[in-house]
Amino acid sequence: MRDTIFALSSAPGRAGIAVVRVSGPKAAEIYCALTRRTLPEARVALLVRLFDPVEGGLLDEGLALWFPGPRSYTGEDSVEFHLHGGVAVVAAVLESMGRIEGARPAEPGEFTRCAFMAGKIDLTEAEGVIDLIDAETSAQRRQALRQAGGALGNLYDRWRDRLVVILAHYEAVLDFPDEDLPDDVVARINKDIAVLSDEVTQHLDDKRRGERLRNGVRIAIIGPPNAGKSSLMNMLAQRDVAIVSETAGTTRDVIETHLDLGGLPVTLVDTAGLRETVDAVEAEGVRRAHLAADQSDLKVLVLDQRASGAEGQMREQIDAETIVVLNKSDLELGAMDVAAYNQSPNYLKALGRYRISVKTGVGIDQFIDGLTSAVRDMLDVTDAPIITRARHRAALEDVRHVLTSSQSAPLPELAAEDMRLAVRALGRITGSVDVEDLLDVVFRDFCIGK
Ligand SMILES: Nc1nc2c(ncn2[C@@H]2O[C@H](COP(=O)(O)OP(=O)(O)O)[C@@H](O)[C@H]2O)c(=O)[nH]1
Ligand SMILES: [Mg+2]
Repeated sequence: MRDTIFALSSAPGRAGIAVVRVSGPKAAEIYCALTRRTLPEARVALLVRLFDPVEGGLLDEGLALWFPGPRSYTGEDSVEFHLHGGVAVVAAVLESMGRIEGARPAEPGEFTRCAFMAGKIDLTEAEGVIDLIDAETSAQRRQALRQAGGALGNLYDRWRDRLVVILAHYEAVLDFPDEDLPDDVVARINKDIAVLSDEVTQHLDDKRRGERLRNGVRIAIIGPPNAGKSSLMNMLAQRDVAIVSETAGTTRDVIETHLDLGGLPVTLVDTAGLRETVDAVEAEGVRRAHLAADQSDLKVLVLDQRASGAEGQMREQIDAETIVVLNKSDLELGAMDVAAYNQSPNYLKALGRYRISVKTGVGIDQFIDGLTSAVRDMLDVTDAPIITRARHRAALEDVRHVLTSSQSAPLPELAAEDMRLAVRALGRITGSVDVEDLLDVVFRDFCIGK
């Protein structure tokens, strides 16, 4: 008999209410043993008292719900107890459940894994569930909710179904070469494959928006020492993440903080000021700053408005994904500074759209608006199903590759084999083939109780 699993499904620690879930063939027995009642009406909350099944002591009073399979989250018989959210209460109830023969604590993600095994959800939907649990911003939540609802899996299933039909036609041609099949069958098959291949290519050509939304857009704050990078970081984070000092070269390590920028997930990265230095530690900081800039999706180049045009290292950093900010606008520009600014290269004047003062707050709102819309453009949050994991991308690259090679296959048998490979690659994304080795990859990120 399958194990019956149980776990605390709400967050651990002290809380108003704790939800403990049970799933498996012994769920009904656990319900009856702990509540000393017979099974209630399905899916109706009942106020019950819970007792230890062996020692008989009162454990807690709370709500109990009975979800007979297959109409449950896991597809199996399930029970939910809503307890008082105390650490001792939860521990006592879990301990009592463990005394029932055949029941054991659940592994991380095991409830959702059961749901997958029972055919209630596919792998992309399971991934949507974990993304929903991890979502920290509204845009992440919407994307996860769509995926958990099957939008992505449905797209891949439709492609898979189309390929299976194409493959069936193709095999008919192979199996009955002498039959009177319409001459244009092969041409039509090739056209169908080309159309499908185009759709896959377009889907892949997404600038990794879904993955970026899932992981957060990385924004590196870079620039010369003392320009106010750490000050800007702290202001955006609304707390003192990085040390601010008038001593140039203070920031040596890369400092990260997560931010909700108008509903969009962002990871801000503060870096060491870029300059030539003989100090070995600072030089390592500069190396890491360059690395952080390379690995970021967006760069914010902070310059002191009084400094003359940024040349050399600074100029190299400016690309289409760079927002240039001139800071310290509260300070008077000296005559020398004005002359220097006027002589600074045009690219700098053009890009330096934001003149701000972190100190007085002048220009900050416009800058934050600009940054937010740059991030939004980058994510281009849409309602279309979108790739959210490297796993999906790798499988789709395989699909595109074998579809292309099927069209130039030297033998019809090889073309058919390519199409079969494409069907399998699509099936791998949703979990309809090659399942076993995939399961651990998908479910290991889950928490216990889900
Ligand atoms: N006057 C003025 N000083 C600023 C402004 N922003 C930062 N500073 C000062 O400039 C110095 C360097 O700032 P910091 O954030 O450590 O620069 P970083 O080296 O680029 O990280 C500190 O003394 C800050 O207080 C500003 O807008 N106006
Ligand atoms: Mg700094």
